[in-house]
Amino acid sequence: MIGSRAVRFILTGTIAIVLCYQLFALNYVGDIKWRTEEQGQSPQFVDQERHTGNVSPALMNLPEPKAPGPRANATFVTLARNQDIWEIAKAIRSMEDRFNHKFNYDWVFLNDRPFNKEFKRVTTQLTSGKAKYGQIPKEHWSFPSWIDQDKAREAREEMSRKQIIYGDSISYRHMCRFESGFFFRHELLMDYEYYWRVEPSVEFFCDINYDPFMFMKQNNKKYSFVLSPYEYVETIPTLWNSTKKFMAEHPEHIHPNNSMAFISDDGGKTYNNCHFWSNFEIASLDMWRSKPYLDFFESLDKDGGFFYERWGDAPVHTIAASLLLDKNDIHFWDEIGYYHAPFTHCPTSQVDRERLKCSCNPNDNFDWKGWSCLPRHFKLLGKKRPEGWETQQDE
Ligand SMILES: Nc1nc2c(ncn2[C@@H]2O[C@H](COP(=O)(O)OP(=O)(O)O)[C@@H](O)[C@H]2O)c(=O)[nH]1
Ligand SMILES: *[C@@H]1O[C@H](CO)[C@@H](O)[C@H](O)[C@H]1NC(C)=O
Ligand SMILES: *[C@@H]1O[C@H](CO)[C@@H](O)[C@H](O)[C@H]1NC(C)=O
Ligand SMILES: *[C@@H]1O[C@H](CO)[C@@H](O)[C@H](O)[C@H]1NC(C)=O
Ligand SMILES: [Mg+2]
Repeated sequence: MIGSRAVRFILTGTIAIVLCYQLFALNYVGDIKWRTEEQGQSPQFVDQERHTGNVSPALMNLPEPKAPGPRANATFVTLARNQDIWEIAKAIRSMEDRFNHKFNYDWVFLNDRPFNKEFKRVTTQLTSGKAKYGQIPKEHWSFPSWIDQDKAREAREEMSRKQIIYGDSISYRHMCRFESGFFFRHELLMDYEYYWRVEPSVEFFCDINYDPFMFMKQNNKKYSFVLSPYEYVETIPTLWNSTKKFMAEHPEHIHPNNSMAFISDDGGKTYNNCHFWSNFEIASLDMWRSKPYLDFFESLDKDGGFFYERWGDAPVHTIAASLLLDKNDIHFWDEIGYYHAPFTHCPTSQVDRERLKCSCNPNDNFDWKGWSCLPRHFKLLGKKRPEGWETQQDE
């Protein structure tokens, strides 16, 4: 008995010492990273100081920019919750390894709630450019006054019964409406011309040795994508009807060289549900800030489908890019290997795969499989399919 009490005493003591040590160590790390904050400045200010010399780059582990030459006026942008921390950490790491450690573009993080210290610490450590953290204003993440709450609730209950993905979620609807109509008006994005959207859990499979933002600028591209599947029609039953109403009211906004053939197989009578998958986007912010798009968003928002149905930002962005832009302003990136569950874009050209050190399986490439809309885009622009595309059709 006495022996076992002595053992317990020693064990308890050891555990206590280890705990104290860990608490001290954690606190110490936190102190270094956030000491400026403790002196009464906002975390965002700390991040902005990183490149102005007030915090030692060695201390912050900042790499030096490796790629020479000019930079575009551009940033990465991520909408996330605090609990997304490890999924976004993985995505950032992948992007930094494949591209941004050489270019050091900024990274803007947005959230409907305040980001916590751990989220900021982990993401600041991983990004090679300035990291900025913004909270979304209430007006950009709530029900507009004209929404009938009973009708919206019934719609959610109905979609939940039908087991439509995110059908019962209010926050997902706010997210889709925010990404459709508001992210580009956030004050932190006012500083930029182009953005690259990155979501938690995505992966990049190939080196990106040149600057896609500069490519957009130099080639006058406004919108770009890598994956284009079909949308679940149950989430957008009346979106096309609302679009047709907008087209009738604003014929002046419809571009004469548009991509109607990408989104409709019958000259505009019906929507074929094709959409650019907006979890990946490199695009112009001015395009969303333009009068044609703001008129389009306002018209859709008044119709209420973000809440009476579950309109996604992907079909909304796609319909807008297809109708309001010249079709030549839309770019498809074959070179950027990308995964967002459950789809992969993987280059199949052997020359590209070697040059870019791609780590994805070309047989996983979604582009020419039955559920992909990419063939329509190629047909519309008269483009030739990349070498090796046949190997990954449906068996
Ligand atoms: N701040 C915040 N971000 C959200 C919320 N819901 C979704 N997101 C973000 O919005 C994006 C899309 O959400 P996700 O769950 O990936 O949806 P999916 O890709 O359509 O399955 C991701 O960047 C999420 O982190 C939310 O309620 N609050
Ligand atoms: C970047 O673009 C924004 C938005 O158009 C503009 O206000 C800002 O002055 C630009 N910055 C630079 C360095 O050109
Ligand atoms: C489509 O809109 C018109 C009016 O613009 C309306 O009369 C019609 O009922 C709508 N159809 C559907 C399926 O919502
Ligand atoms: C439409 O595109 C063609 C080339 O595809 C171009 O020659 C023409 O000027 C464009 N028209 C408009 C109005 O932009
Ligand atoms: Mg996602």
